[in-house]
Amino acid sequence: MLGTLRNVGFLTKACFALTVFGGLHIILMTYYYDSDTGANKYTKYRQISDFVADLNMSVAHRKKILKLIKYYSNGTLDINLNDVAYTNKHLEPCPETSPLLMGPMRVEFSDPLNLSEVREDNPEVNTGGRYKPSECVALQKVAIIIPFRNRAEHLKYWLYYLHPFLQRQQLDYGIYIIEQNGDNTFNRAKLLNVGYAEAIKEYDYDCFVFSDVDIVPMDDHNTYKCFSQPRHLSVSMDKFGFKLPYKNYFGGVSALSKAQFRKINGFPNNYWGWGGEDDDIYYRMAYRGMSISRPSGNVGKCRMIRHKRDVKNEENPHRFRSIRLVRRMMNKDGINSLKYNVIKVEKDQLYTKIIVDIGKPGKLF
Ligand code: UDH
Ligand code: MN
Repeated sequence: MLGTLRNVGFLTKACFALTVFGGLHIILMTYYYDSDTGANKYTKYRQISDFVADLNMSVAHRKKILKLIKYYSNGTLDINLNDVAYTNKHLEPCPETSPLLMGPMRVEFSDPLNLSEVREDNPEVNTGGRYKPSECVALQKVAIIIPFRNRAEHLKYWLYYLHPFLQRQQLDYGIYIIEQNGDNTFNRAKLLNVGYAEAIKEYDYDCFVFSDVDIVPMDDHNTYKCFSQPRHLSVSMDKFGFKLPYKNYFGGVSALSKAQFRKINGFPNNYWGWGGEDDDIYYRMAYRGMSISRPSGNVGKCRMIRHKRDVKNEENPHRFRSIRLVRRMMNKDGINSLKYNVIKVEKDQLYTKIIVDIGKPGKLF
């Protein structure tokens, strides 16, 4: 542990070691003393997090110390290494613009990918696809929500490019893959609602990025965070000749804060099949007095993996009628009327996958 302190004098090192091990000693003593007096587990837990919060050292080192404490408490102290190791009184808020950004990047979808390599390439990403910077306190807590079914190849590329990208943006983030169970017609917007509802159960997210699984941004200055107005992020896609297809386009990748999402009652649940739900969302925002915020066309460049139309995601023929009814429907249909059943939750290092039954058109359950 002291190996990293090469440039510090011997005396400082000795003092440092003494503080750490002295502290450890006190905690362990308190623990064994408390176990006799019956002090509750929570008090002990607080003592430990306060101690760790005072240590001005890296997260990796904090984790080592916590492991030791856990070991010597014979496993009776249920310390969440990740949560406690990240508690740091000395951390400043991250800067408005991350110093780690690299600018334009090359994005290709030719080489086959192996997920175990992606896991190894991102050692700081924790179970469930969770990350937060260890060098500063992230400005936003962002849940990234991806509607999904039968696109494993696309997901690999997305994870390969996006994990390093999001870490460079110094975000406190989690990745949620919301997979529609069964083979009824696909419903993108309803899956996004499920993602919102499930993510807020897990952590105090304040921003939600909704992304298609096949879209990869080409410049990390395009920050996957929320702004004072709903943000459209995929503004210049290769498939549209690096232009917006139309002025009010809100499809692909977008970001809404918790307040913005709640203000529009979330997204519609009744768009089955391809198309229209993104325009519905646009009208919900417009009717609530909001406008779209966007990065410049240059920063907002992104690529979509070429693909055919999926089976069971045919064009939704009712979409034009539904879009005309947004003003009337948006209060009735949305996050306040959302019904679904979670079938299974899968925690990978790189993502949380939630497999969900969302019913079928006309008949929910
Ligand atoms: N999605 C799935 N599985 C599906 C359908 C959709 O995961 O079976 C998700 C996925 O995240 C996808 C998103 O929903 O990125 C949007 O669906 P899409 O990619 O099919 O939408 P896009 O606008 O479709 O790209 C264009 C239709 C095919 C064009 C024909 C080729 N010229
Ligand atoms: Mn697509």
